[in-house]
Amino acid sequence: MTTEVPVPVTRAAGTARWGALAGVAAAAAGLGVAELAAVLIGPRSAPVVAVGGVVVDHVPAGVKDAAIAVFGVHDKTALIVGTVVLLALAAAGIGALAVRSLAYAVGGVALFGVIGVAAALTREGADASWALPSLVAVVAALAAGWFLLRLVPGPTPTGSAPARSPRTGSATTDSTPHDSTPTDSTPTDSTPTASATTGAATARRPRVETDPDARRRFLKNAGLVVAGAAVVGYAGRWMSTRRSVSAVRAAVTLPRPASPAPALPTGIDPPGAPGLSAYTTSNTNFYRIDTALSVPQVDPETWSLRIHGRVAKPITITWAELLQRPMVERYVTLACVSNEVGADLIGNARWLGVPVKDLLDEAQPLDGADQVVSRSVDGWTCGTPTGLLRDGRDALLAVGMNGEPLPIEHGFPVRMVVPGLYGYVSACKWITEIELTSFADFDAYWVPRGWSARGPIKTQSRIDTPRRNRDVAPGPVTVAGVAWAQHTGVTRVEVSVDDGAWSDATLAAGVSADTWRQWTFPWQATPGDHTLRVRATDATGAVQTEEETSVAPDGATGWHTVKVQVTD
Ligand SMILES: Nc1nc2c(c(=O)[nH]1)N[C@H]1C(S)=C(S)[C@@H](COP(=O)(O)O)O[C@H]1N2
Ligand SMILES: [Mo]
Repeated sequence: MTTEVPVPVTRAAGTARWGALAGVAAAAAGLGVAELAAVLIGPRSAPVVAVGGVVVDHVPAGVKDAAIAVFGVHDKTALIVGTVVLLALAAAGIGALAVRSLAYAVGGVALFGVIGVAAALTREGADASWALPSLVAVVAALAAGWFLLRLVPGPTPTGSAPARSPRTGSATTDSTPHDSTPTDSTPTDSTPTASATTGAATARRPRVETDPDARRRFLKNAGLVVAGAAVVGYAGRWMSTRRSVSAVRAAVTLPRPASPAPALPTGIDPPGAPGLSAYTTSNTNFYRIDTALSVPQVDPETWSLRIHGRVAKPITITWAELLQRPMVERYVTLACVSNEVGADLIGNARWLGVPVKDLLDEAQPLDGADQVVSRSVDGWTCGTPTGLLRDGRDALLAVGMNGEPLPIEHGFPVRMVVPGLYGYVSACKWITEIELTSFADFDAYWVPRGWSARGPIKTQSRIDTPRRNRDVAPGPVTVAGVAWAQHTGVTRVEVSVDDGAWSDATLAAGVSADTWRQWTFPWQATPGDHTLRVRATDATGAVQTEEETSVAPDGATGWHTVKVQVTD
């Protein structure tokens, strides 16, 4: 075998890593520039967010059932990071191939461009302009890729006249007979072909060495591309934040309620139970669950709500018109169907809004329209029984939360809140549409994903303090927590210690059947391991079931049990 034959092969093997680096840098350039373009079009048009959104909506039901049913904040970060890592790996692969032929680069970038454009264009509310960030990304990635691939350090065949580099020293010396791999090739790089060439060349040692200056030039430029992409990307993100509706929200003045919430009775938030949930959950502590990878930014001035479908009189209402209507203010405890026994996907807030019933009465639902489908600007839907929305409960189109305009991540400017129903069948955030239909005719977002079409909240109780596996000092301890049975009301909470008889806990003052009740239970803690258990009884006399069921398809049941160690 002559040195001439293996050189091109060795070149590909040795330069693949540089190509991979060029690929990753080019992908970074594309994503960075796309973020900037997304400032103009809207953050949901950015390729990573658009593709991530498609993934969220199409993950097979079983996968999400097994993890958490309803998308939380952590799932989102994981999804975005996962998407970026996969893209980086693909870009590295494409770059490694592109050192052989630019066609791979063009093909790879085009493929990802098509995926980005297709994802963006199929998102709810998208128009043709949503293709722009992905198209701009294609151009930037191709330009950066072409630029860097031309700088990929080429090999210098050094078999007959070794060019010794003082900087790489031993790398070019013929130190051992078996040191026959190209110097800038790691063991994983040596393909069977590469080993064959080097193995056969022991006598003549066709060494390949990259020019250190070329290497430095490449790394410097690749570094510049990545740094530039990061700067541009962050600038884009920052500008998108500046274009958020937070300033608009800050300028909103909410009307006074025609029917204010009841004043909180004394005895709410009982003293002496640190760790007990406050009766009112602050906006910052309120749990957040939704499928939105980028929080929808809805300007109230352009917002409107359309009530249509099977109604005698379709209605469209603007923000100004909504604010002119008589407002009601109520405490309502919102809960997520994915809340495990003892978990904290539940919160209680004071909501200000317009009764949904009044709007429905005006629209006049037709016979058989037993489902109200609420639709968010991002296309998410939930289905609520029409009858429940008109049965007199305080179902609200809410604009205020704890005395403030709705926080953006909690649905600004308008969301629905319905006492007694899990959020996934009632609490549509960023709502823009209400369609009267039937349960037979339409499945809302979570229904085809394995969740029940009807979602009344199940009676539950939770021990907030002492916490699981906490050390407790012997002596008097206040066991405390919350219990809920929305729209029915909790009338009794009982505690059992070490599987003993049930004893009544003390219920804190109640505000309405639509909110949780706090409870306390005095306990004389004795040294050793102990089990605390709680159960609630609702106003109909039904005792919370002991049977443990999982969150899917319609909410978890079972008694919350906490084990504690009492030690001196
Ligand atoms: N637009 C939209 N609204 C939504 C959701 C969503 O994914 N998108 N999730 C629902 C679910 S599952 C719950 S539990 C509540 C949570 O409301 P919060 O985030 O204000 O606590 O919002 C509901 N409203
Ligand atoms: Mo939820």
